[in-house]
Amino acid sequence: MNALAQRIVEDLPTPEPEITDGFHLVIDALKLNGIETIYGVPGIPITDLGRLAQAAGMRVISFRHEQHAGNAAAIAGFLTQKPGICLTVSAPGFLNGLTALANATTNCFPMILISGSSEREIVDLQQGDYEEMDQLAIAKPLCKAAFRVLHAADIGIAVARAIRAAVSGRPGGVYLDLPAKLFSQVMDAEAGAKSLVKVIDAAPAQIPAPDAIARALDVLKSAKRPLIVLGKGAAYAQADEAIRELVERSGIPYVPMSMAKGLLPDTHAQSAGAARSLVLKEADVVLLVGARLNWLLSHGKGKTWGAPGSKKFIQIDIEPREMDSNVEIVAPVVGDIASCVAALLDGMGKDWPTPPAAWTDAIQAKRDENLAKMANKLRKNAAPMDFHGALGALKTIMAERPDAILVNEGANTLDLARGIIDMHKPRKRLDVGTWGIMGIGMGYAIAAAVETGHPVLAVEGDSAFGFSGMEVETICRYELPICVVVFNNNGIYRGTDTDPTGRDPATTVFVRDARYDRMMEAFGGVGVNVTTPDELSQAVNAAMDSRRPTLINAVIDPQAGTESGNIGSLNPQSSVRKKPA
Ligand code: ADP
Ligand code: TPW
Ligand code: MG
Repeated sequence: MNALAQRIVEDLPTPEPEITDGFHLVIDALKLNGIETIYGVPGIPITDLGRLAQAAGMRVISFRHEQHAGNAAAIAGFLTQKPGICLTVSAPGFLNGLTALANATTNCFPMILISGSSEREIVDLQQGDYEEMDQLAIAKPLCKAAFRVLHAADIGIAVARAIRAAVSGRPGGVYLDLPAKLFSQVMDAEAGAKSLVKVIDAAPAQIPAPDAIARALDVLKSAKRPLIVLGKGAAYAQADEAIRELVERSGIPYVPMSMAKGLLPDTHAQSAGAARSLVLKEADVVLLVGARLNWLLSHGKGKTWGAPGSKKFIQIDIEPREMDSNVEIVAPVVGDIASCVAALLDGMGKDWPTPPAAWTDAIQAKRDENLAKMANKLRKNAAPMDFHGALGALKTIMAERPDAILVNEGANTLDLARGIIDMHKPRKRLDVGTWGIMGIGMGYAIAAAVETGHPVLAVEGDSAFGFSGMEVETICRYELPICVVVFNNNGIYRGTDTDPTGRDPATTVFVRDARYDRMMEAFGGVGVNVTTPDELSQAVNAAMDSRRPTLINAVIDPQAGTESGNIGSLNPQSSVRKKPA
């Protein structure tokens, strides 16, 4: 340093002790724990939080509605095993995000909803604060854990607890309530830094008991018609190689639940996906891996599962209370899937007997028969398209682009796409999950693109798309490689219903021949209207190659669908129809 510089430095007043505040501590706590992305909607009191997070190098994706930001956070959690973060404003913003938090919890996806809130003193005396609401109380029953922070010095601990609660054991949603005053609370920067916690081993391995493994192997070995069911817990666990080895070394046929598709390629010789009805009905021993016996598996009983008492269930799950939830589990294996599958493989040894050929041959025959029946329908190149023709085109594209991520919602659009489009790699299919909820489309698509960088194909019923359609602006703003295909059949299930009184449109139909493609054009993206599978193929391939935000309005025959898609049996219908007055 030269003399002049030296004098200037000496003349400076002694610096104030460095300070930090609530805003910075939240950001530092997230970053310290490897969280780099926030999904949210800005406003009082969290506007500066988003701004400062962006300035600190985090990716902050601003949405048009909190539900979609929340869905994005939830699926980011599923894809990465780190809790996805959703950031909302008080009361209405919080409530908009809450559906996504509850959905994440229901699906066992780790996420943290961080919401600003109004001042405790005013809220608790119900004195009518700006956006007043007792958010903590409302969130509590809808998520795994809920915390509120009143002192800046507790932010580090609160974020650590939220992360642990979200990812340990059965993953789920966590709520973190941050009242407005917290953000501007200041504290000494050094003390602040020391108050932060880097979570060590956030989701500890949960090793299954050796006798549980021995019991499971005994039951499995006794099987004449064994079956493995892979659920989205197995996809989440990222134990892909071990699961493949379990399936291949045991020789047992398997069916994937929808978001477990691709864990092994759907074209795998042991996949019984195309003979699902047969194997569920006929199997004598069923090994469930990260799949619950809820409505999606007909609760493990009834017609779907054949004669009463004809099944023995083995279940691998991290949540002990899942066992016997619907039917008796004769061999519960409680632990994390990676540890459980590793222990099973250990116990199986190298010469596990292959299942009887009578069983695997019967499955093979059924599967070939069903696939052959399907093949012709998929080749139909007519206008207007039916679901099969359109999905046949998309099936080919997904086979050629196995890294692309498929997002899928709707009724017919969902059920038929799930059956027709093969998945080739793990965690590439994201859909309506445990609730069969509409509205996950654009949120999931955005997070999938942001988190993985891979192109996303969102196959959407026209109704389903409408729930999150405004987020096409978000897709354009962040220039994400997302191609949305709207299966436009003019309505919910079908586009042909009428109001018997002749006054209004029927409850299930939309504006006829709408042009959803123009919504994407409005924001600078690419819009295409297609009427044949060939045109659809061309447009999707162009979108995937260019990685430009694209929306394809795929004109589907309004008569083609069926009410409620595959789950018509759950749809109560009145047998009393009065004549219009
Ligand atoms: P699907 O809808 O595909 O049938 P579910 O959501 O019903 O799947 O079931 C997923 C199950 O996986 C849940 O019961 C959950 O507790 C369990 N699970 C999630 N992650 C793990 C893990 N790492 N290890 C063990 N079980 C897990
Ligand atoms: C949050 C009820 C299930 S499926 C569906 C609705 C409204 C839309 C089906 O029409 P779509 O598909 O998408 O055009 P298609 O191919 O059959 O024509 N609100 C929520 N979730 C659900 N599940 C519903 C309503 C529903
Ligand atoms: Mg429709």
